[in-house]
Amino acid sequence: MKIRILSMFLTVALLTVPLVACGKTAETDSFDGIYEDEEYVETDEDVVVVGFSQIGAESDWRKVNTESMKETFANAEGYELIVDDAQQKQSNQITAIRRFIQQEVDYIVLAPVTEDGWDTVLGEARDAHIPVIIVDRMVDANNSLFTCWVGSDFLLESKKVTSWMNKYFTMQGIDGSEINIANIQGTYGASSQIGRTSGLSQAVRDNGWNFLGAECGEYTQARGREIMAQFLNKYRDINVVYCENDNEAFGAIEAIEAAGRKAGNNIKDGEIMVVSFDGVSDEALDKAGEGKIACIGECNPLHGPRVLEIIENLEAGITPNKFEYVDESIYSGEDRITTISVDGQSYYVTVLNK
Ligand code: GZL
Repeated sequence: MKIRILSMFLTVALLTVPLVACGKTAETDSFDGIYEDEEYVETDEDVVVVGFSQIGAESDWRKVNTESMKETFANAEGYELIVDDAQQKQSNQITAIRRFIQQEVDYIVLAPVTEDGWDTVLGEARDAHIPVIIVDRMVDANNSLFTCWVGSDFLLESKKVTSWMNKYFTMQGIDGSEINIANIQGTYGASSQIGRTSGLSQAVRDNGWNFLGAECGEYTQARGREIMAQFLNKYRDINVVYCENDNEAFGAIEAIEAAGRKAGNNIKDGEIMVVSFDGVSDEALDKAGEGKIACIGECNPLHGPRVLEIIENLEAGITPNKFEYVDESIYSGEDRITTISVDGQSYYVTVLNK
């Protein structure tokens, strides 16, 4: 595609949030959304321009996800990527999508902050004949409003982690009635929060665990720390905390240690078990290897290559699968558990060395 000369949008574009251009920067030669000497310049006629509406930078996962997209498209011949950081706000994502439509990009990639509220703007993209690819979390919208989706099965992630927990407690001779578990949730309404919370609820019911309560941690370390401190004051018998991403878990561990307690698997001796999701940073995997995080449900952030393959197929007239789930593992430092079972399916555990 083929950015047209869009000087007519000059006023609008200059009033909107400056685009972060990946692959090229304002100092390099022309690129959509970049102005040189007040003039909006045409790009190479054969360039496929992709507008990516990213949620923000709330977690290590999100940063790796953004880097995967930037790196993939920076190295892809004939593609240009525009990345818009929505600072966690759906309204900013909607504004970004409308700006991409004005710029007549070839494709829009959306990482939706929550599931609801997308029908109108996705309808505008459809009316502009711009294919939309949804990545990571899901949208609760008519399937005709987007070309395809690629992401994780968040409920399966949760079932893997809770299956590991149940196997561990059984191995240790701990009855479900002795488990007092609290939940630090992700961003309310995000598919990852919905799936991970739902999986925990099912496990609490199936295994007879005592559910103490839940608070929204927004996937951030700061909120994880604040909430865990509240849990420690409110629930004197807490012995497991279920965090819906690693950054919340890091914060929870800080709070546990600040209270003079220990994050670990030996809950019979007063330690507090921490479980989590993502597994994208050395810090998370190190904490799992040393047992500060008992188990991590992997959440694969490397969507760049998948999105590029989808767009290359679309450019070649090949219809992609409507829904594509990424393969994910489960990490732990506990070497006595090497497999877990979910709904009759067995999964290997990636055992990390201490
Ligand atoms: C999951 C993703 C979640 C991660 C968090 O696919 O949406 O958002 O688990 C991130 O770390 O903030």
